[in-house]
Amino acid sequence: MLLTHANLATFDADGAYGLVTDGAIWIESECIRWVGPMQDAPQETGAGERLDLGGRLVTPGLVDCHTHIVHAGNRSKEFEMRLGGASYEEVARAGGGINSTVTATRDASEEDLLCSALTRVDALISEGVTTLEIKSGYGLNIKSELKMLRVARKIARERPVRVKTSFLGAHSVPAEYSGRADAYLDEVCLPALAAADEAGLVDAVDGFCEGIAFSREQIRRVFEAAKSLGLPVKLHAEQLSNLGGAQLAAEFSAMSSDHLEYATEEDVAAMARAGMAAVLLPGAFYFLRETKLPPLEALRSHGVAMALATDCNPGTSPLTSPLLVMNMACTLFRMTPEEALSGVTLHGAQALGLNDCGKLCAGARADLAIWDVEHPAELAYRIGFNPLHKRIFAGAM
Ligand code: DI6
Ligand code: FE
Repeated sequence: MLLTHANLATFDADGAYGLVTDGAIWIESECIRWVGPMQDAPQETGAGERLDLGGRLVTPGLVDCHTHIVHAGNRSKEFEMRLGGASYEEVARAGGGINSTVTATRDASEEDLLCSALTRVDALISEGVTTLEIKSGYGLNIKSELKMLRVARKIARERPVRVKTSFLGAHSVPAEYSGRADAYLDEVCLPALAAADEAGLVDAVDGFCEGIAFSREQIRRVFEAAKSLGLPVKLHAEQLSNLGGAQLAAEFSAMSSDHLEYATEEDVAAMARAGMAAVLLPGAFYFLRETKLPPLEALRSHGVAMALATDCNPGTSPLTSPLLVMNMACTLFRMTPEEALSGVTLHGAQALGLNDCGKLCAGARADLAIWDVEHPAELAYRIGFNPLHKRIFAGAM
């Protein structure tokens, strides 16, 4: 297939950004064979389909590298409580929060969980997402953690989208282990991780290092277990307070630290040395009405890749729009539209340890988004408007 007369927002093999006006892309089976200006297009592109894009913009397919998209129920009641003045932590300590979604998720059948997740996945796909990460963490017992991860794997069979799973057994201490976080790790979380890994359901291991969740030393135990299974790690770190999670993650050469509102320059320096990505989640920042900004200047000056994601979850970011994430990253975090685009493509892929997507260059997977706009800045600029024209997943429209 040859795509012609398109504007191309490319990231090349080295991750350098470029804008090609009147460009072409040659796709062969599942891969991009050639990308460049129309006049240089190779002659031997064969008798395949030709598609004139009439000046539309092509970007890499979007990567949503941090979601809790598999869950049951919703938390609109809690939203009302918070609007009445309760903080996220107060709601959690009063038995709401993550644990209320745990009850709903444990009670849901596998079919119902899949069905509700697919409506949200379809919203992502309709905005050009071709790769997404899905975490467990609302089961918090062996059976339900495995159920969530099976549903995540099924999504990749039900829809043309690539799914990377993260085991998040260390998301919250469930009610039956209240005050006994270490016993929960020993009796549930670590055995669940081993069982899920044995079943081929785990691509990475995540945790929530926070006052309302797990301490740095408890997360260390989870990371040691991940290491012994040969699984990469990542961490929800410094979202509500600074507990040193980002530096712990760096010690374990994590793929990313996520949230980071309370991270310091020292944390960022440790992340840079470890070659980690920062995953920024403006939806959660907005929804919690947080005012402390993540350390943008330090991330830039230390050259840490800044990925962006929806954090789609029922408690702090009931968001299924990567385009709105891009807009929020610009308006709330003062990121540039170009940084926003690389956040949901190249850097999102990097945060998942993927090297074959999130860019437009020869050899990359043919995961593309074609937009009814001329310039990439338009993607971050509009609010609540979806200009996706077509999506190509692994070379197929
Ligand atoms: N941080 C978050 O923002 C989500 N999980 C996490 O560790 C919130 C999950 C929830 O409130 O249900
Ligand atoms: Fe999260």
